[in-house]
Amino acid sequence: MISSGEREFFESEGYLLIKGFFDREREIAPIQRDAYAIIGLVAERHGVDLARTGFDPESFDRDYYRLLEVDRRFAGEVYDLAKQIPSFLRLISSETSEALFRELRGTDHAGIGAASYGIRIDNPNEDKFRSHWHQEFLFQPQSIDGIVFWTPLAPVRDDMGAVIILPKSHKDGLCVYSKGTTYADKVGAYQIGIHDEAAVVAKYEQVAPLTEPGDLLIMDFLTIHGSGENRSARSRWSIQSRFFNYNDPVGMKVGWKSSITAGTDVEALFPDNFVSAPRS
Ligand SMILES: O=C(O)CCC(=O)C(=O)O
Ligand SMILES: [Fe+2]
Repeated sequence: MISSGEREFFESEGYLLIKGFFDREREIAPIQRDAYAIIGLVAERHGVDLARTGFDPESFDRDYYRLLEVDRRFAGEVYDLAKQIPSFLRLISSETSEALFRELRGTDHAGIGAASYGIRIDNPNEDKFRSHWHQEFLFQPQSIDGIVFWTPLAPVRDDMGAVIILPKSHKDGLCVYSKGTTYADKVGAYQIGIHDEAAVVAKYEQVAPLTEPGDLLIMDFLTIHGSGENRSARSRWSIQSRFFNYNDPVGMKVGWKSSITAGTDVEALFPDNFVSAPRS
């Protein structure tokens, strides 16, 4: 599926960009087509007039910006509905993706955790929902050898806030985290951050690969990464999914828990990886 060089790169760097992994016509365009339709239907529901000119994969999101302008909540409806597109669910559980995971992890039992997948729409200059530095395993405690699958629905240009990755950070294991310190003003899971974040991040180089629809970016569950800043005029549309390994002993020990967003108490699960916030 991938060359031995690519596999070695993934193992040493903790991430890998695979150009043209998905078929744009067969696997990506049906998702874009449904997203285009949903934008139209949400507009209709709210009586927003759109000058619809028909679906074009290059600009499937064209009319979304009108919704964003009229009412941010209408854009939020599109966000919630996009995750329910059948061709999206087919893509994240495609045989080729599962086979890639199985090959990389040497397992014949791959899983997709509850609430571990979605479609992000990172709107221009909207920083509230950006993910700050994190490792996937803390938030998705399914198996420590899990892999994030990240693929864009629209091209990611250099002003669109591509995901920033810290190569080789996976080699240093699960970080220590704290809650309610650096990110005390955030909501829920976003309050958790790497303890002494600036010092940890400064130890590594940073890369932010640009991607096209069809490209697949994979990241080790221990690789530190975060969202870039979208300063362009177009939203950054991207698909996230994650595979875990049922055979992983760490996953077995913690009980292959679902995502923090599905209610897993990660502080209770990883007491050794949390320092408590200083009392104020
Ligand atoms: O797309 C982003 O900005 C962050 C993605 C991420 O953290 C992930 O896919 O695990
Ligand atoms: Fe992540």
